[in-house]
Amino acid sequence: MSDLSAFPITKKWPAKNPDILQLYSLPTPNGVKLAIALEELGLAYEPHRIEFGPDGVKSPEFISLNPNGRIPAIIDPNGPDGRPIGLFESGAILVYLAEKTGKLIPADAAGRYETLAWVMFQMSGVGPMFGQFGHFHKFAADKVANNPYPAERYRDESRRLLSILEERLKDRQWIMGDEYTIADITTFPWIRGADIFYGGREALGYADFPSVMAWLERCVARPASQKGLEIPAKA
Ligand SMILES: N[C@@H](CCC(=O)N[C@@H](CS)C(=O)NCC(=O)O)C(=O)O
Repeated sequence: MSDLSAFPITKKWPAKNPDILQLYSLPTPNGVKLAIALEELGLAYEPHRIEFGPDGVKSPEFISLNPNGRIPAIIDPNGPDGRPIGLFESGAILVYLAEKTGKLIPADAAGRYETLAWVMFQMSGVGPMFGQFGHFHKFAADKVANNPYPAERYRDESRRLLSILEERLKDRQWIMGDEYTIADITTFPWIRGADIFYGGREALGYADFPSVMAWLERCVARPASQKGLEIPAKA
């Protein structure tokens, strides 16, 4: 049986089965990516639901795994050289899972680098810009009631990013063409989430991006997405 005692997070959220991958997350746009990927890959994992706030993401036990205090994070008892590894940052974990299994990423070098470029596009662009849009459009709307500039700025930048995706997906089934990859898995929860969590469908003008909408439907319809979008469920 694997010994995960070197990871303080396992004291607060004990592993029932320490031989399988431990997922610490919440079903947010960043949080669902890994359950979706793990379901696609058919890898065994144990989900732990980590709430926002001092008893969850900001607790010392969680911070010991992710100094940035944000979900998602993992411990893989079967990491490189057969030793346990702890990881944070959803994009890095997706790359780790794809490389570990040789799946969800093209086998050829050029396709692999192109996939990484689209993963970075989400991590550095879509996630932060959509997140700020959601903040000003919904969560802090009362704080900027007299100043439309912040919501407009992030709305326009989010729409610009959507137009890049629209161009990419015009003649492709998935971001990388015929192959469903971690580029799709990292991106679609954000496009879905901006509508579901922020009520942003109209403000972002989703109707202007028909190829993105059709791709989003294809992504969400996958059985692995249907499962992963709900994990970790409420106890
Ligand atoms: N770049 C990070 C971002 C993670 C992130 O922002 N997670 C959010 C939920 S989607 C979070 O944990 N927020 C908690 C907080 O800010 O206190 C990743 O992709 O893993």
